[in-house]
Amino acid sequence: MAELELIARARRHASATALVSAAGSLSYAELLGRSAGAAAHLLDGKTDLAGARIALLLAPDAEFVVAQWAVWRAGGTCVPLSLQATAAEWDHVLRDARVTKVITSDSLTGRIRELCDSLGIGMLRTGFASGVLPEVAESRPGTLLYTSGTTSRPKGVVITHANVAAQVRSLVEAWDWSASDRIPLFLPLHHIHGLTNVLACALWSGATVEMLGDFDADRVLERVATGAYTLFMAVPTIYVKLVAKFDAAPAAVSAPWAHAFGELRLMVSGSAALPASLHARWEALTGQRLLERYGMTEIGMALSNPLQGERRPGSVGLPLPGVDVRLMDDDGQVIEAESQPGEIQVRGPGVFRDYFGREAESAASFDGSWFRTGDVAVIERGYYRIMGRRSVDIIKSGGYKLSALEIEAAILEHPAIAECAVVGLPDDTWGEAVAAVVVPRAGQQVPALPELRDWCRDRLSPYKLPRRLDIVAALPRNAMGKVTKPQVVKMLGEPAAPGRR
Ligand code: MLC
Ligand code: AMP
Repeated sequence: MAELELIARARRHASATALVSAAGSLSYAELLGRSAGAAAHLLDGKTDLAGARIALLLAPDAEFVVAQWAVWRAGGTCVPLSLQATAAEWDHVLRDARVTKVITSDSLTGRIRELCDSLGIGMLRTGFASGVLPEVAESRPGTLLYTSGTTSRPKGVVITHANVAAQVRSLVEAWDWSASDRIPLFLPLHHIHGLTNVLACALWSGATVEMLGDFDADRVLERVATGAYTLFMAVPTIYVKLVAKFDAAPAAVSAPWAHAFGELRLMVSGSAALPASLHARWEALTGQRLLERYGMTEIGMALSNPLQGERRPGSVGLPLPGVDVRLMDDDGQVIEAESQPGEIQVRGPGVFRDYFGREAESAASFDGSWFRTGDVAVIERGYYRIMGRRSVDIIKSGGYKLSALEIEAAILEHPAIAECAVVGLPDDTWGEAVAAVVVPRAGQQVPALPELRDWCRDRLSPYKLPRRLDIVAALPRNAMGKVTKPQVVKMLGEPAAPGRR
């Protein structure tokens, strides 16, 4: 029977350890066996889930992977939910994706039961049954990931099995993944950094993933110091947090960390700009020269500094294998010359299929077969360097992409607030920090920042909450009456340079 390549490859590593988590470890054979049983349980007598969207609300441990593979092997589309989302945010995803079932665990079920009941969506645990599994073509959708963009509500990015396979093949080749690799996973599993670059690449290669749960710097340092890993992948904010640990520790404590990091065969940074100063600091502390790469939910990874060769600070390197990249100027001309900024456009088998149920937006995001990323870059001495983003309404905070419009819409529900503009301000820890500038309603008192954050907690995930609040008499607007965000940033006394500093 033809089966998904990821599954077929796992059979070759049957006795190797695939996953290690608090609950113990799982070999590839066990992962295959458990996910087959869970797939049959999900099918419940049907022959194929035929792309039905099944959401996962599960902690990032082996159970998550069993459920993910089960959905795939039963012919379904996996929709991983953020564990930090509010009910309102889940509500959007469950409705937009037309989710039919949510797989969850005993400890999480209480958080989503009411919502599922109100939407008529069934909840289930990863079970076990026996039965015949369908053949699933690589061209079928396997994953639906929700990503914020220039629209207020997140959009569902439809990723086929073939897309993931192409993304993974490219990274396995570029970064030389092998069955002897061991990598810690502490990134969330509703985004591609954790899901594809760490988990899928490792399982494709027969490597071992140690699932550590949410990022905990002390735990990560403790495990790294034992020499447990060969590879390490993180967002810049995590490197900032690790540097802070080095700074706070006496030399006798940090020396084994430094030595162990120095021994890893590769450390990667991505999902947001890695400041050159942080690149230098990390190398000074550990001897490791971080490899920075650039990617996006819609395309997987596109650009990377080389494994062998110059890893240039402040740069994202060159197109990855199998990925075509071009820069396009505002007049629709492809830029060939160095040092001229243009929008990054990407083409290749890793590029997503479409935004779920959004034909017009899907069409508008492509120029023929080229996906328009909205990111602006230049080529300098042969390497791409990210300059920023076209949209002022996208904020990258700690590696999460946030929509300023979504945050504004939530804040505008506050009865004391008449107008609101949300911008990202440069921030040493988060890359960009969310700042809200508001105009009060006549005669109303806008709450202070802590109270406003608390008020927003029912509406927004904690990482979307504003970290700064300014109350003004009026927002700067252009002749059309549109708020001019660069002016807002200036009002706050910050240089306007979102994305890359
Ligand atoms: C946590 N907080 C954040 C935040 N993460 N605030 C802003 N931005 C963030 N990213 C909030 C917490 O809710 C808490 O608020 C307070 O900050 C302190 O939290 P913390 O304990 O210090 O932070 P921590 O929980 O350790 O999280 C930091 C982090 C996390 C960096 C580990 O943000 C993270 O996992 N980021 C990675 C996201 C990711 O995987 N992105 C990849 C997208 S894919 P309070 O109010 O509770 O005190 C992509 C494509 C590509 O981008 O190229 O890879
Ligand atoms: P997401 O939509 O969450 O997948 O985030 C993708 C976005 O993250 C890209 O469009 C970029 O804006 C940003 N990004 C990813 N990697 C880098 C990087 N190395 N440098 C700067 N920005 C990056």
